[in-house]
Amino acid sequence: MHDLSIQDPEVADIIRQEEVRIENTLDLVAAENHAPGSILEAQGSIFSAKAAEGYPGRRFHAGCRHADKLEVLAIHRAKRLFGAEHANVQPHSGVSANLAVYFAMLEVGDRILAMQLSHGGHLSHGDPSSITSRCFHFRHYGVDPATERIDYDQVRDLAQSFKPRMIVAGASSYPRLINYEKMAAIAREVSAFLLVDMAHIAGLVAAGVIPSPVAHADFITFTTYKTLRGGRGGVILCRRNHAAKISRTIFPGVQGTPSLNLVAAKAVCFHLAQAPEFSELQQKTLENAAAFALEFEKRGYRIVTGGTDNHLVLVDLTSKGLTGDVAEKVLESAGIIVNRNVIPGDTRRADVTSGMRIGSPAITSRGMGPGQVARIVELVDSALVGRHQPSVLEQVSREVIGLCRQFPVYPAPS
Ligand code: DSN
Repeated sequence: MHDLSIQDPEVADIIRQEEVRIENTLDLVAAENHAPGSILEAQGSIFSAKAAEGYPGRRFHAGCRHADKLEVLAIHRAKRLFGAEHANVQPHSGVSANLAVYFAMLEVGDRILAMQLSHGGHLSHGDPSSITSRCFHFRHYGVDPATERIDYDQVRDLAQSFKPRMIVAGASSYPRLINYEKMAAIAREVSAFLLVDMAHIAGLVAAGVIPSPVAHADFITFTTYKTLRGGRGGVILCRRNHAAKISRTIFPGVQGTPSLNLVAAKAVCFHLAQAPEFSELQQKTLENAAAFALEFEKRGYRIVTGGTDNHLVLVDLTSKGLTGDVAEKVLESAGIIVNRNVIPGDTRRADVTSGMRIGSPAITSRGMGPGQVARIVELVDSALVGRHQPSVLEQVSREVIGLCRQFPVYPAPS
């Protein structure tokens, strides 16, 4: 192996700086996590260079016997972990996985009913800025303004009037459980396929700490790097009868050669996720998210839906006279990484927002618990309240670094 620091010291140095940033900041981005070193090793492995268009035993390149073994193993592990009939482990991302499901099962122009982005959905669920909305005719359901939870009556009414061919359940900033049984019943009533995009919650589902959509959905898409803690990449699960269409749409439909290094990391991720330690981690992820909601509430922040059932908390900053963009910037300057987020009914633009999204996966992976969550919220509050006082921000930064050092992401070998 060549040494990066000799061949390209500039890039090596940027990587080193990022390692230092990761160690010395608190990552509260709900869509992120700290992947174990074994995942990073698999992602950086020799498989990153292999061309392997096609599927195991049916490749368009020679030299694939190890690639085949690897992909078969990843598929087997994915099916076993989630109890699915079929798994495609080639999607490069969650968006590729969603595109493949839409294009496999629908004709261009077909109707899809999905959750509104501003109520918690995802760009690839037909947001006007996404290519998905140029290819398919989307309509969106939202949350009940009073409860801020999905209004299943509205979903049913829209499904019956709009007659979609597919219904998408799943979100990127919805802190509550989704009733898959209800969504599946609505889909059946209008003869639509049900796609569940469980990107954010796949780790919680794999660990069995929240309900699984597998028995209810025709298709499930997810990414491996959020709660699942497995590094970049996407996966599709489906019933056996849809397998051939999904395979053809991923390759050659929307992708070329799979990223086999990511397939290797997915295989490792599925292996690690079936261990009892992983279930414990996911249980703690839930407990820490609940602690975040409680601690923010104690300090007078309004929590969207009044709490959380998963790994994320959506904090309404309005009553504090703050916007999401300001909070995000102030907190980053003190070493606390969050993302601004619209809240249901938000009147502010996506680059401003009235809320911030807080996720518990990464701090839980580095070993923190409810005691540290209480301290983090105290630090967040101090930074936001004292945002115009450099001495306050300096003090918070020092305390953040102190806390991070007690819980290293990648402890130095002893
Ligand atoms: N889906 C994006 C998010 O939730 O932040 C990232 O993948």
